[in-house]
Amino acid sequence: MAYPMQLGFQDATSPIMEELLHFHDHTLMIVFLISSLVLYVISLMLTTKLTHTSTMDAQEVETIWTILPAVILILIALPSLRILYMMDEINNPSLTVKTMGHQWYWSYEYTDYEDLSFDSYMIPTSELKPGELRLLEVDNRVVLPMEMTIRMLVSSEDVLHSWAVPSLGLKTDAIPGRLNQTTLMSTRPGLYYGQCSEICGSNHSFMPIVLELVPLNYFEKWSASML
Ligand SMILES: [Cu+2]
Repeated sequence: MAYPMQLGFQDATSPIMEELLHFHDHTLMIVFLISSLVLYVISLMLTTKLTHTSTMDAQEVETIWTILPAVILILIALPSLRILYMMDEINNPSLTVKTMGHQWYWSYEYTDYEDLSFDSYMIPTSELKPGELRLLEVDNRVVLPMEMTIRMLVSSEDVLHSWAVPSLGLKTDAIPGRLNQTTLMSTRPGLYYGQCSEICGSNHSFMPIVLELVPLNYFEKWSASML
């Protein structure tokens, strides 16, 4: 999860989020280079005496400053498209979980099991135990096996919501009457926090998402205890 005074993203938990972090750093590097060049040129313009005011055209430099930005844009667009298509890929998922957004909580259904579904409400601040996180803790966590491809189906019962977990690089709109799909894969066990990311009403800030990624045998024990 995020920590106080954090700069940048949360640590990556999935391969997709690692790709996104690399892409972010790559793009930011280009932004820094362009900004430095522009600052340098501005400082030159302000400090240099322009002695060649009769110069009417400069074909060579115009060719360069037209083509160079186009090349830079391609260098950003290609890796961006690569990640976009990677995120769309459904890699033969071993488990499917459906989540529905409600005003204001999430409900989860493990559709591979006959009767495994629950609602996930935020724990109010007054009922928090020491060490628990305010506005992030829920009564029923989503327990999932780690290192396995999981298909998330996301929809909504009432208004627009958005199911988001930053450290997994996930953000999927929950739209009434429409079933959206994403895949999720965690490379390590742990607790991953997210929040609804669509302004959905007065309690929008109070419908957090908590994923508990555990080894497969723990997941099996949990699912057996839930049935
Ligand atoms: Cu919402």
